[in-house]
Amino acid sequence: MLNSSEEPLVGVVMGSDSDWRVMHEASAVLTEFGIPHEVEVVSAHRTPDKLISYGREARSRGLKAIVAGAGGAAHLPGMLASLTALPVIGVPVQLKTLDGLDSLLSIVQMPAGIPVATVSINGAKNAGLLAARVIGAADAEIADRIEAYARDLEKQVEEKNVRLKA
Ligand code: RP5
Repeated sequence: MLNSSEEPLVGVVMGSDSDWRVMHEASAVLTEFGIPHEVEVVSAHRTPDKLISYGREARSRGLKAIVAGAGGAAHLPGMLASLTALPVIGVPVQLKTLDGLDSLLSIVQMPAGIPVATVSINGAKNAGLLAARVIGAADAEIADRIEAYARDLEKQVEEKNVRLKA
């Protein structure tokens, strides 16, 4: 599924459509920054052949980064990182059991040599922002938008301070 008519630069993938309740935040941030991206369910366990072809073809298809979210035995981000040279940003999705700690540990404890940049449990928004920064490293317009976003956050905090003291 493509979210834009332009060729996607970021792949937002998840182990199940049930992860979308969290992962939509990554997609929303990328849309906000005007970064074309695709959204796809790729399951390490239920669709292993698709996982392998997605990882192997991601770079040649023009993607620059992958945001991968999964819960429980969350092998998707790590397996993708083993199949592609692209940066993979992992999002531990919290399920009903174990408070998401299982997802976090499954993603963060990668063996040396195969890195996954892991964000917090349900941290899909930061994953989208991190992917935007990857794109911004080679695209000044996107980098400018990221700086403007940071300035806006700063402004919001100061406005809250003013209200607090009023
Ligand atoms: C994982 O299993 C998925 O990433 C999801 O978080 C979890 C549960 O999947 P469903 O049973 O909701 O499809 O692979």
